Amino acid sequence: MPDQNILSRLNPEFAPLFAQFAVVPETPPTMEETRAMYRALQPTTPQIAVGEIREAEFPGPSGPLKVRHYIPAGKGPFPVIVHFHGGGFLIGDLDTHDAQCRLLCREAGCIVMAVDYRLAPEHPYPAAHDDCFAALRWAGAKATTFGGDAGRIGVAGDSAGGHLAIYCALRAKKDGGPALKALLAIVPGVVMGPPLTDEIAAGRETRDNPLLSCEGMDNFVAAYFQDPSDASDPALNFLGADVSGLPPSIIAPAEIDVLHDEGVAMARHLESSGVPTQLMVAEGMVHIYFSVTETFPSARPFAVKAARAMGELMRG
Ligand code: D8F
Repeated sequence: MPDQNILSRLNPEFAPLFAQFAVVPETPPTMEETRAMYRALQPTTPQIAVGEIREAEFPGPSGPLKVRHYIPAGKGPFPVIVHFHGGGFLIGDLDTHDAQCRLLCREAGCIVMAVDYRLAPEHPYPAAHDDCFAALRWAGAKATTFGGDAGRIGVAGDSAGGHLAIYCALRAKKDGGPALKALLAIVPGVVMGPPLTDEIAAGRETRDNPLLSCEGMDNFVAAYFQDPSDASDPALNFLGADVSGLPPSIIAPAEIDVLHDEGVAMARHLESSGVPTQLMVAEGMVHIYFSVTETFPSARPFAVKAARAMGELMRG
């Protein structure tokens, strides 16, 4: 049961969206329809200006993949934030996160390299994980070719992308770099289960809501982690991992989100392992707050604050 005291803290700007998502359609949407719906949350014309946007390709583990470079106005070279979009490993693309990447580029003053990694169910685990790490490696090796500073690489992402960002930071530490200046994990999925611990399951229940329900979470995760042994891959046990030596980190959970508690737990784990950590809980906000700042102005200050803090870490 969702906890009414938590739901009562919802910023009123999101109440109509909650009401809209609470209506369950008679026939479930197709994957293409779900992907289109996610795109439809974005404004038709971009609102946030950046210096320049360039499309490029890099050699992914199973063929070329698209990236988009968001480059600040002014004179580089700029630090490079490699960015992984959210959407539960199934939906989301470079367009659903255009506003998020523009905001991050502008407020952090960094190049944002958004990665068009492969999606499930067409491409199950570990496709997205491997694509994202390959993208990070490529960014480290090629930064100067797109105006970046190869000595200042960071990772960021929201939701499943926040999960991928944490994963890449851990893998970069273990597996030969690149060295990272900073990590920004927005509403990250930290615990992939099954199984979930009782504590995580109960905590998710209290924040169950129409935008991202516990059941929705489980369905997305099951569609990506298709082999039952996937979920017990030790590489995914972030809360049990040795995270010492990870770069300074910003964890930005939303208050009204089933992933709130695991975000907070991740921040505590980083902190107790000696990683300089900033926990920034977005009060009254929902799972998608960082990608809808143009249509829901109440989300802007939270996103701007986290993006500026990320810029500070990247330049520090
Ligand atoms: C729906 C987004 C927005 C659904 C209207 C979605 C997930 C988020 C699923 C994770 C995160 C899984 N995860 O659901 O994005 O495992 O981090």
